[in-house]
Amino acid sequence: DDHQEEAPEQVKLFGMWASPYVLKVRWALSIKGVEYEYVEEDLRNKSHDLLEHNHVHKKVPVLLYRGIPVAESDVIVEFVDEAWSHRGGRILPDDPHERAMARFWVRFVHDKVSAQLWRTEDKRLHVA
Ligand SMILES: N[C@@H](CCC(=O)N[C@@H](CS)C(=O)NCC(=O)O)C(=O)O
Repeated sequence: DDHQEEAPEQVKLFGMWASPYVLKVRWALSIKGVEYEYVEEDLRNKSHDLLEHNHVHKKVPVLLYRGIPVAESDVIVEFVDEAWSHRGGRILPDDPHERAMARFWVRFVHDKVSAQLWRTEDKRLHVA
């Protein structure tokens, strides 16, 4: 399966400008030089497409690749690294132990830092 010569319209990202999770995915796509269509979401009035493609969490980012949605920023970043493995820079290190350490710190930032910055209550987005 050749992911190298993907037409730009095959890749779509649902995001929101202020989201650090979305930014992380945009960095990953940029490291790989992947062209994509960006769709800005209003999180107080989510699009039908977003709700359909991420009906479990209903959050951005969601990457749509060949019509198949991938959600959760960590999962998307690793997917991008693997789907375009021979293109651009490597995102995660090759060594299994180094990969584990990289994932450890990603999780640490999510759990300890982001949780304090981003909160959603009553379907409203709060920025502390
Ligand atoms: N664990 C998710 C977190 C994504 C997330 O929290 N997205 C926020 C924007 S920063 C969102 O879509 N909030 C809308 C909501 O919770 O209704 C990831 O890593 O992708």
